[in-house]
Amino acid sequence: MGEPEPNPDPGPDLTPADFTAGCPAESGSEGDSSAPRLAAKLQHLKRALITGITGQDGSYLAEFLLAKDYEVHGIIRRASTFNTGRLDHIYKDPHVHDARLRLHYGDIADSSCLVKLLYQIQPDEVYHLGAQSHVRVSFDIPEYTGDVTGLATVRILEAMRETKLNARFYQASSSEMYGKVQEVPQTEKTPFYPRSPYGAAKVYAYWITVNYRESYGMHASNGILFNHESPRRGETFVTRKITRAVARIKAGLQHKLFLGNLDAKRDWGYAKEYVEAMWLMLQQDNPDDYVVATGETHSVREFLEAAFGHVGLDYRDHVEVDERYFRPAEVDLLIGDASKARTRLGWKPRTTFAELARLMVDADIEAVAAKPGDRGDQP
Ligand code: NAP
Ligand code: G4F
Repeated sequence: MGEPEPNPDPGPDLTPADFTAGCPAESGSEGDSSAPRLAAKLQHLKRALITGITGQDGSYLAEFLLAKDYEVHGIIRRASTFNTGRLDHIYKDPHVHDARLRLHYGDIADSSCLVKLLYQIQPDEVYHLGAQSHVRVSFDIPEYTGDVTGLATVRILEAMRETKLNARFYQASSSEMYGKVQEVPQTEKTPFYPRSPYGAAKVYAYWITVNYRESYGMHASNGILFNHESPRRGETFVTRKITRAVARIKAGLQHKLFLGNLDAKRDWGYAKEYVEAMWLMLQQDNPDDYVVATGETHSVREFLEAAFGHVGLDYRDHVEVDERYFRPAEVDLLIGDASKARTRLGWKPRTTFAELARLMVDADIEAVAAKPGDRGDQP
């Protein structure tokens, strides 16, 4: 059974001065002076750089690598509000002598800052997770998605070449690339047929990763991850939208939940387990591409049954379909065959579909109980 979301002491408040300046370098800032000091002090540790560290996977991967004694660096976007909520529990003030998590301002749309950060940090492993990752949103902002989800990969690979960095590289590829599936189940050999600007951008990122591996001998691997969820999943992805609504309906804070296509089927796993597969790929002697999946598929409707059923509710009393959430082109069915990851990496999923739905509902119930006055709109 998967464990519930941790709720530890959030530690010291994060302030902008805590983050090093990636782009542009701010002379005299904490960043300029602390990075070399850190390098000297912690040079015996393996060093990882994560783009997208503030996201669902980035936060789990940072935890995982810290537990393996890595020094972990993450790129975060400048924003007018803090976007580090998923990291607060593992963040320590950089003045603390053993702080091994370092955050740097930067943007994967800006190659000059990527070059500066890679040069400054000199990581052994680069995990590229940053992306505009919402499929429905990619239809509204296709060009931006192409830039941030597709081209950012070549920006990082080029920055690695330019800085002559001999680091290993992980590309967060996606089952969304299979789109209108050409084979069931999908393997590393199944042809891609993307059905969204997001999927098309990920196909570019996948192939440019393969191309840099073959052209320049880089240790660059693609993890083709099928949908993976958790209590840290963004609130507008379907599983989290459902579990959050279940908690709010149970607490009497809302009555209805509006969704799109309930018949779409996905291979849903637990995100916390999937980040280990990313790490395992970079520990192999040779780079390669791997499917990471559970091998089971379930419809959105089945997730509704599991999530509402967990608290004794019938989803049919609460769910309505709103065509606003339909996509111009849908991916009807995804189911992955992760045999290669199992045999070569020794990776396999542990949390079942029903356990995943339950642990997400339980975490959202806890979150609602912790904030009883919050009557904010559903996403
Ligand atoms: P997520 O929660 O949406 O996180 C995306 C991350 O990218 C966030 O940290 C976000 O920062 C960052 N980001 C977006 N634009 C950026 C920019 N211009 N510069 C710097 N950072 C930027 O996604 P996730 O679920 O953790 O997924 C991680 C990666 O795996 C993504 O590439 C996704 O496409 C891919 N993937 C996900 C799944 C899945 O089921 N979760 C499956 C296959 C592949 P903010 O916090 O500031 O927004
Ligand atoms: O939760 P979703 O938005 O995830 P989707 O589109 O499968 O994409 C996720 O998984 C990909 C891996 O295959 C990642 F690469 C990607 O970054 C992202 O993490 O939607 C899942 C299904 C879709 O078929 C969608 O049409 O749920 C259906 N759905 C039905 N009602 C809905 C809704 N999706 C959302 N987001 N919101 C709804 O109201």
